[in-house]
Amino acid sequence: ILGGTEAEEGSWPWQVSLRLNNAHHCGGSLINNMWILTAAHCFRSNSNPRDWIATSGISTTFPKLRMRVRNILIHNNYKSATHENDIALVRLENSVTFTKDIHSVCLPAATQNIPPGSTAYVTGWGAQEYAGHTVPELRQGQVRIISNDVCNAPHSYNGAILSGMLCAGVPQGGVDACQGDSGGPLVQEDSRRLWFIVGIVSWGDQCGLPDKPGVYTRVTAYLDWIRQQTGIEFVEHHHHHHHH
Ligand code: 4AZ
Repeated sequence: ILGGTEAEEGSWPWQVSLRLNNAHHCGGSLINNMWILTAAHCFRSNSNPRDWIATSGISTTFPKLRMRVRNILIHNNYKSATHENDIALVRLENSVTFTKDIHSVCLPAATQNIPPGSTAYVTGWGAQEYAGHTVPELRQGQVRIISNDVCNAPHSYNGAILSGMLCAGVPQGGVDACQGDSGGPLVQEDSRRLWFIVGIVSWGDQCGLPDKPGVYTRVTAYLDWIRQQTGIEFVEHHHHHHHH
């Protein structure tokens, strides 16, 4: 994260570090006690579940929890050239016992409003500058949602932002996800103070440049895919009430 601040333990309880041969490689988010949502491009070099673990807790040096990986499901139509469908799911070997500091993030409804200009947070152990090193303590950056039309302007991404993508940043640059934040969450809080994952760190032209915001996988575009892969039934809480 470029231009962010250090996170406190328990602030982002769904955030995990996905570790390849025990080195931090990507971020991810717990969406329930068995599944982590992350980016497909995290597995370009290695998709063997035996070589991966996930850890929870703000410190990657002294994690609060280590999780074994049972399976890695990469979107069939992930295209590295265009970054399309940059989404993957990690199934854990054992279900996680949630605590106040380790639990899942909400998935948004397909219809969830994500207004341009609204505040979002991106978190991770990624570099604090382009071509920098990953960091041992989790960091957070506050950004704003940018419309796909604005993000597709000629001086910005010039049409490369497809409907399954979402841009977020700050107008002059300086706050952004960066290398090593990939796969991690872009979240928003609703009026009920519930946190939703609206994006997955996917790509961008370097980090924090003006008019080159972070590009995220748009989670609302992949709810059917997530449902198909996991069998999770996501029923919105406010629709959960019994009708008498
Ligand atoms: C990367 O290389 C990467 N500024 C991740 C995020 C962004 C750029 C690059 C967004 O993993």
